[in-house]
Amino acid sequence: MKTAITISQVPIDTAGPFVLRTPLPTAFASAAAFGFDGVELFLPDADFISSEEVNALAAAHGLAIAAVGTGAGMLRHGLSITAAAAEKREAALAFVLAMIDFGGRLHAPTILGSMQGRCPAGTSREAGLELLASGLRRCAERAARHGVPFIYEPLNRYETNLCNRLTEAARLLDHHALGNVVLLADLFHMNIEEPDLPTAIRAAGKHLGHVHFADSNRQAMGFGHTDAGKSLAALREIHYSGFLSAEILPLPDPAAAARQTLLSIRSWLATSRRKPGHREGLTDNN
Ligand code: LER
Ligand code: MN
Repeated sequence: MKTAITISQVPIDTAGPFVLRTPLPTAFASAAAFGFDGVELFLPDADFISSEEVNALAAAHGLAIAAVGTGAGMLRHGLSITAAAAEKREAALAFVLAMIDFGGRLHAPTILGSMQGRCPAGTSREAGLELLASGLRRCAERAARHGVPFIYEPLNRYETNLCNRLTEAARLLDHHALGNVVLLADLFHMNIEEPDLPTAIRAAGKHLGHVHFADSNRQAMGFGHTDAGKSLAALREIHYSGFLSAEILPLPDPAAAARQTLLSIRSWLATSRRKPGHREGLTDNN
């Protein structure tokens, strides 16, 4: 497992769960100074900055690009890939596909979170899921051209009525034979929707490709009431080797949130018993 921290460059996003909001050169420098392995980028659109500039920043600071978010398409333009009108769905897909191409040039997967939208009023959930699946298929095919997976994120009931739980999302992938799509376990959403976090993580198993590492109140892990150790142990059990990305509120301030995230992971590493011969990406230096 590797660690990542979120960076937002979307000016109208003032209350979102993003830790670093300074211009990219300083945000990358901060992420590296805290000791993260990578950064997750939340950008206004795919043309905000060139992939060459981002790759140069990543190389200069020894950071990976863990993932690229697409939520700005919803936040700034109200776009969703399950909108009732076909032209709105196409506009949403164009936004996400451009972000996939941008992320691909960074060797990073792109996330579909809030841009999945909601099942349109007067439409059955089945029809909404069909729209979601057909959008996911096009995104996954585009991501495959870049040799990266596409990430789908179930959200809590206040943000979508499509998939709220990991098992529902896994069923959607299986039912539509959606290859090259992995699931994002956002522990904040899961705290609202899943009866038990470690059980849900184990059940998602092979589908899991990204984690938003947040406590129950969406603050840094350890500032809420999640039992982080049990979820981390479940992730280790399923041999999860992706990122634990801090998509959290910058509270009480960005530095404290960043440090607490790493502290929670390091304390677990220090106390958890490793199985003999177990290979773990995260070292005690992380
Ligand atoms: C995006 O990753 C997410 O978790 C949503 O709640 C949008 O904020
Ligand atoms: Mn999330």
